[in-house]
Amino acid sequence: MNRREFLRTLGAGAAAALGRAAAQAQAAAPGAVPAPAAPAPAPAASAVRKPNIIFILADDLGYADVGCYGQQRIRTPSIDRLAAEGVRFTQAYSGATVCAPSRCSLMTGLHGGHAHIRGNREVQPEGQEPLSAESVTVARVLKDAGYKTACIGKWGLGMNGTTGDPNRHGFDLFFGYLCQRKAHSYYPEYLWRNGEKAPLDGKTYSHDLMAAEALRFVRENKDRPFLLYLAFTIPHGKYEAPDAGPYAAEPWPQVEKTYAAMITRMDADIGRLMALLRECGLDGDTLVFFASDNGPAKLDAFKSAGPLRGMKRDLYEGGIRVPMIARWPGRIKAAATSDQVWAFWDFPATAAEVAGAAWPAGGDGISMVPALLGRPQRGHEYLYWEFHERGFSQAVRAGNWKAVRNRPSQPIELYDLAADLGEKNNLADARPDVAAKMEELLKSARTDSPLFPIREPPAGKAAPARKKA
Ligand SMILES: [Ca+2]
Repeated sequence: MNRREFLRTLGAGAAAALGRAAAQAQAAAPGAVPAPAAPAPAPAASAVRKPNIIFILADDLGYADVGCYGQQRIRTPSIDRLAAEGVRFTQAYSGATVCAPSRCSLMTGLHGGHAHIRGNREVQPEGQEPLSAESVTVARVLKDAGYKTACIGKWGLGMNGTTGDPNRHGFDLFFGYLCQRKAHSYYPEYLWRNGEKAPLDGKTYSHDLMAAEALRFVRENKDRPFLLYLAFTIPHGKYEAPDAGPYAAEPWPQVEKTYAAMITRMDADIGRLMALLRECGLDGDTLVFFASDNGPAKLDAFKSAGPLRGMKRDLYEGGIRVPMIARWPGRIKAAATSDQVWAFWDFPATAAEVAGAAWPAGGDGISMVPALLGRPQRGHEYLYWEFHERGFSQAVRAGNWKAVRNRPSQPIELYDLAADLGEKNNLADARPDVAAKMEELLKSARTDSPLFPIREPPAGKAAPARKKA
């Protein structure tokens, strides 16, 4: 049985993953292998200039931490406006359930079963496991296509001078935290600018510097195509903000005021960035994404994961399903909602198509340009994640079936996301046929990594039985 036949035996759920149009094609011709949707012509082809691309990434922001995804208490008018002017995806996924591997997927187009970086692997005294020299990044491909490229914010994929240096991976400009551990303080002694330490006084809120740098980069490059990967550190802990913003008078615990103020502060900076695009006449020439790198970290107070189970470090939906908004006036229909299933490893192929460039074959991603433009979209056969803390855990989604295995020696849990978004009703015993097939996917979706070996949790540390976020 080949992969396609195998997936077909998973039934209607798998068809759903193929995208609505492809699923219809499959229904119309039973037994036929659905042809991939013809790639949409690159929007850049007819444009005077190649479109700019801005990817705004929040850090540990939950699926429901912003208003347009159901948040009631934290004010996010600018992000909500992005959604009102663009498309809001309800089934988009991060690359992983923690920072570094999620960002590796976003940059390289590989999911966690194939990526070089599959976990937060720390390097002392500063930094994380670096991207390999041969890793192909979206920045490299766009730079080669004539783009000016910047990463502003948190990198986490290798220090300056290593194979993971962002300046060696296609970024003309890097400004921010190379090491994600250092980003745990919002008042650092220094940030990095293109491999040089930029000293600070320890009293300056680093987010404000990164927001200002983003505006400067856009202004300086308004006359040529650019890629801006704006990896804000908000709302990752520790929870620090210069003030409580509009929440100062709320009768909330201080940590909640701070958390909300951080998100609202970031939201205001996103508003300033959008205003600058309008001021520079770049609105119609700029595709803007907004997403988060993984689920919420700690706080239950804001119901940050909404109806989803789990949080950061879980492979339940709350750990990996993230807000994803795309705005491109004149191209993307305003106030649209899409249930297209896609993930961070689709971003490089998507950006390459927008830029009129070729993304190298062999990755895990699919260009989501058709979905962005409201056209028929070829979907994924399945999505795969793995996680290497607390032992080794895995998850796969095929159609509406979702399987999670929290440690190698445990049986899988099986959920039907269409009927059970909160992953409460384990159907592994009721549907052994589906469970067995999902188990095959958990094996075949990955290659072994010497850096990130499969292992049981250390003795005495049980696999996650975490409370709901
Ligand atoms: Ca994160």
